[in-house]
Amino acid sequence: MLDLSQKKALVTGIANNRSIAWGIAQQLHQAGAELGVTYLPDERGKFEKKVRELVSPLNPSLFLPCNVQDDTQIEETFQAVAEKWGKLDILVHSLAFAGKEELSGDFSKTSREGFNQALEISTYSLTRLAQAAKPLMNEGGSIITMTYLGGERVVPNYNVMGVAKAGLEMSVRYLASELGEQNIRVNAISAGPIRTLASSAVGGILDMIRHVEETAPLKRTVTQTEVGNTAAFLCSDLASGITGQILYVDSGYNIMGM
Ligand code: NAD
Ligand code: 0WE
Repeated sequence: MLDLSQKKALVTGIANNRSIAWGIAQQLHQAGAELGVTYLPDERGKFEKKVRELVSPLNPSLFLPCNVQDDTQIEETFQAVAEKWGKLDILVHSLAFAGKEELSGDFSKTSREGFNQALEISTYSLTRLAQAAKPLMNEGGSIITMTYLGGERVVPNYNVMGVAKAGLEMSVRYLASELGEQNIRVNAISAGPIRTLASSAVGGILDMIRHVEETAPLKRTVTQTEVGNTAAFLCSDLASGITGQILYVDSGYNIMGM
């Protein structure tokens, strides 16, 4: 049975009730995990209040600001985890960012700043968070991240995010190789397109969703709950033999050639 009781899980990337991380947090909670939640702080604290209200039914034991571009915030986050739990079993990395101007038009026009920002936030952050989590995962652990098919095939306009996801998927393999001897498993879920804050800001997302509904074997898109259930499985002892993998939760879209 899928049982995450006794497990302590830190979840990043919840922005609102459409976030994939929100679907994951709900399913981890339902399976019995104790949650810590991080949010991206902003000057006015608007985000903090919204995310705090959203997650309150899940009774998180920790609620912490963590901008992955800030080493101090990362250190303070894991210091708080160490003090509260003395260990960590599950780390959910569900964040990405590229400047809007980089996500349309010619890929060759990608700016140096735009490239560095996208890869710092979307790619390096997984390795940086794994680095901080490693000493807390003495009893083994599970790290999961979110990727997209645009990291291995060309999806129009995904552009620099595709390069970021390719790097993220390779980071999963290098981390899995290193952390395996400590019984820490590292995997990615490659989700099909879902309407979220990040994806809704993308021009043409509705056309892409319609294309998936016509083409994918299941003739529909996937939900945050389906991604959340897969995340709960990967974080559970049921997946004890799985590491370094990219698991597709995309209604089967990736197998199609036409
Ligand atoms: P979302 O906007 O709900 O989540 C993105 C999160 O990234 C937000 O919570 C935001 O606060 C966080 N974030 C951005 N910059 C940050 C920073 N500097 N520090 C800390 N957090 C930061 O959108 P989502 O679609 O749920 O995205 C979550 C993950 O899923 C991303 O990795 C995305 O690439 C991936 N993904 C999304 C889809 C989709 O169609 N929505 C498909 C496949 C994969
Ligand atoms: O990974 C993603 C979304 C990533 C994303 C989205 C935004 C929009 C708002 C990262 N940064 C930003 N920055 C913003 O300012 N997805 C898999 C969803 C997505 O994004 C696309 C897609 C799909 C699918 C962008 C272009 C083409 C397809």
